[in-house]
Amino acid sequence: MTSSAGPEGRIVSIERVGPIALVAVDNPPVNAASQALRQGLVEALEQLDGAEGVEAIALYGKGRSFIAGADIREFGKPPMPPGLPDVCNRIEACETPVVALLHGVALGGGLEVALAAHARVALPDTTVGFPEVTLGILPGAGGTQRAPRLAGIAAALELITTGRRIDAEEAVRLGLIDRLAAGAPRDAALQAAEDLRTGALPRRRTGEIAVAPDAAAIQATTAKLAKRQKHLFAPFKCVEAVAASVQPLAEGLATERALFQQCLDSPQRAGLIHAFFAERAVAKIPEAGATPRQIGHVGVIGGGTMGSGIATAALLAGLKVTLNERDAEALSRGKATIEKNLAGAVKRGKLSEEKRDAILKDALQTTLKLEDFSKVDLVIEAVFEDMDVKKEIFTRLDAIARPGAILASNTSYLDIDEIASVTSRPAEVIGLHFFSPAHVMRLLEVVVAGKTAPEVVATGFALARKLGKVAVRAGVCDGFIGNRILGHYKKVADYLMLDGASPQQIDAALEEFGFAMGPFAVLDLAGLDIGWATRKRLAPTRDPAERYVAVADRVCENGWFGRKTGQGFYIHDADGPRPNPEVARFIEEERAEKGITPRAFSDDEIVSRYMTAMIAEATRVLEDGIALRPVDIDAVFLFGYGFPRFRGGPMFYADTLGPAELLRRIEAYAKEDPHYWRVPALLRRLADEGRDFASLNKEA
Ligand code: 3H9
Repeated sequence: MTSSAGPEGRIVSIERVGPIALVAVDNPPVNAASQALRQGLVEALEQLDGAEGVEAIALYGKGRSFIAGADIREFGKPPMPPGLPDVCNRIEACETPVVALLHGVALGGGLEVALAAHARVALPDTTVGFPEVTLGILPGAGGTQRAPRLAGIAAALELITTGRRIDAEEAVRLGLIDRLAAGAPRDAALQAAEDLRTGALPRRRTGEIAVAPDAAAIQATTAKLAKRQKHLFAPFKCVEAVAASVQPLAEGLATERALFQQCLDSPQRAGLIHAFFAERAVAKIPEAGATPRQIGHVGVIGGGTMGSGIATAALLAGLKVTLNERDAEALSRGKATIEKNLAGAVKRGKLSEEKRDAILKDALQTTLKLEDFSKVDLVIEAVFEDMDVKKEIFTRLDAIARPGAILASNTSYLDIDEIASVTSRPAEVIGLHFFSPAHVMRLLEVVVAGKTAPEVVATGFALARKLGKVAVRAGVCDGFIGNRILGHYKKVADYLMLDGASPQQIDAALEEFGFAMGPFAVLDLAGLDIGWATRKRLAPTRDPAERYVAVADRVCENGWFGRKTGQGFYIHDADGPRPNPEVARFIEEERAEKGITPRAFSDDEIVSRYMTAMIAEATRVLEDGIALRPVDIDAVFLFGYGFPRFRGGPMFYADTLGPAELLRRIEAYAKEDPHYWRVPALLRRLADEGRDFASLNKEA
């Protein structure tokens, strides 16, 4: 065996077996196509192509996968040759036939390497796809040119503009893979090369295949994107690149290269790649070294929307669930919600009917008795937000649950230390704050109380991973990370409304910024009654120096709770949502009462005030140690609050403005309302030191 080593060691190695040369890539953990891997591949091909006695070459991956794509860490840095397009072109140009044997994942650049080979064979466990668009780029190593040559323009467009990952069988159906094989990757690679050599596996250069034009598919995709993803840059560039595949390969590749560079230079690329790494960075917590406890059976208390959603998430992840409610009626409502959720998963193709039936038969139990929780590994309490009720439940649970069982609360703002204090096991009490609908939303705030044990925290993170969720570590305070920040910045929307902007202008400005819905549209969707109840409860403790806007209260006093009652800030009827004229009247009356002369706000000013308020409170959350790092706040908003992913999260966005600019804005706004607009000490320090929030990620 000889090796063609990159600077990091034997990332690419060659094994000769008779007339076959096996080229293995080995770059743990995911075989990303780093500079060393690219160079190793080119050197291996230089050595083997046309070499005496070499009649076929097979490329395969060691470890879990073939190649997970380009090394994402390299984007935004100076290019390091050879580029992946050079590698792919070199593979395709080989005189000696080359086959790619795929297993695990072959994503992005990994799939492009395979498409440049003269044939492709995959093990059945293989997943392929072009996730580039989710990173704000496009397949830039020939994928936009070679995929249409193998699968046609329509299929290539769908895969490349959505980033959808497909299994090996579908890839064979589409023509991206020639056939499936069995066995260990090395052995299957050897067999594939042998078949290529003897002609049992046909050989062809993908670049030589002509592409049939498909103007209808291009038009339909563009129209769909314009409707659903108008804020995004890369999907449109993907379409342009695929459209160029009707040209000869060299021309199409040149177009692809130019469009790829445009994407690389776009701020959206930076935001989306930050989001990719944010999802992974949040797992790096002080407790990461602790051994998580095994969780096989979860008890859920409360069968409302939240409890049923949590139960659904656990069932979908293969866990056993026992659901508890106070009375038979509530229990059967909870069970019905779970059944509805599972039916939705079947409809979306996420669950087979057989699996659903098995879950309902074997994995889900319901009970009216908390005593039935004596054997569960973890209990998640999801009853309504009342400290006394929660304390009573935790006192009882503490007596019932087996030693070592973890007791969690799904509270969205109550003090976990106080809840833990009624138990004999505060080290085993934790907050697991899910977001509604809990079987869909990816965020899980893992709220660590003063005495929570490291392995209990680690268990929360392991559970999140099992549930396919993104766990973020939060400290104890009212609202933890997300709801505390939300509680602060949503006031700004009210102030803007009273001072002159209409709810629909505010919604439209923030939707234009990238939020899926503006704050008033969200209120109508979620139900105005929820916030109203909280405001009434907190009224006695409200700070009299703080501005209070009563418009939403007046809307609620009329019994208008948003979509579910047909009107709220908007009227919801068969003609679609439109502004509620009564709301305009309430606003005018409150202005008159408070002596406010309305003024015009530009959309930019609306966004500026809203985002500055969000960032200011987020900075205080950091100061207070509630979030470990700025990136944790980004993940909370990206995965739990519909923050536009292409903007990377509030703290990443904050750095695009810079601490000095944010400081200037807060000081300017504070001239009108010094009570609300206060400069966080940390922001001033960053501005003084010329640093950004990202530097705090590195420090932590
Ligand atoms: C591309 O290919 C562009 C080309 O078209 C054109 C070029 C010209 N690079 O997710 P995990 C790290 S764009 C660098 O926890 P899993 C990851 O950060 C690329 N690093 O594991 C983590 O590091 P850490 C297209 C990468 O088993 C560690 O590996 N490809 C890359 O749950 C483990 O990752 C993609 O977009 C990478 N490409 O999932 C694929 N990938 O431990 C993106 C992963 O320090 N990757 N890392 O936190 C994935 O989808 C998943 O990581 C994968 C494994 C399914 C591979």
